[in-house]
Amino acid sequence: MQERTLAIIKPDAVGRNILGQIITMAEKNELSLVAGKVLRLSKEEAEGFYYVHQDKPFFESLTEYMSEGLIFVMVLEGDRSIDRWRETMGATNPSQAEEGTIRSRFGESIERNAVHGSDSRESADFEISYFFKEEIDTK
Ligand code: IDP
Ligand code: MG
Repeated sequence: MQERTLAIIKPDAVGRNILGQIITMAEKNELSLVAGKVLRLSKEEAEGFYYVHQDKPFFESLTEYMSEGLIFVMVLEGDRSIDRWRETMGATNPSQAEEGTIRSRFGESIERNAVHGSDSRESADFEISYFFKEEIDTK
């Protein structure tokens, strides 16, 4: 089933100029870019995006990291795109990520793990609307 997911290339990855390689990995997995932009989050915007983690011990550090530099936010579309983008990223902790995944190749630590992907339809809807205010029309 065709669906959309929100993906982010995080500050560590944008800073190392591997944006293109990561987008290529999405495209090779038949995930199509239907919207995207470079931006820099304020600390407050990072906190709003990651509100589900507000009680986690890593929340402060995570939101500092996510607001330290430029990110690339994109909407990917494809069959089962939510799960398939998460498979393409690999496990949260790069040391446990399967070989060939983005996090295995490019992640630096459990926190600085290069990419984000929505984890459900509900989170995808919230996260897409967090960054893309207008209806995204690809028809
Ligand atoms: P996910 O990005 O694979 O969905 P989540 O559990 O939703 O992982 O965590 C959100 C982000 O918070 C992770 O991608 C990572 O950057 C950071 N994070 C998760 N767990 C830890 C941790 O134990 N220590 C530090 N940072 C973490
Ligand atoms: Mg998550």
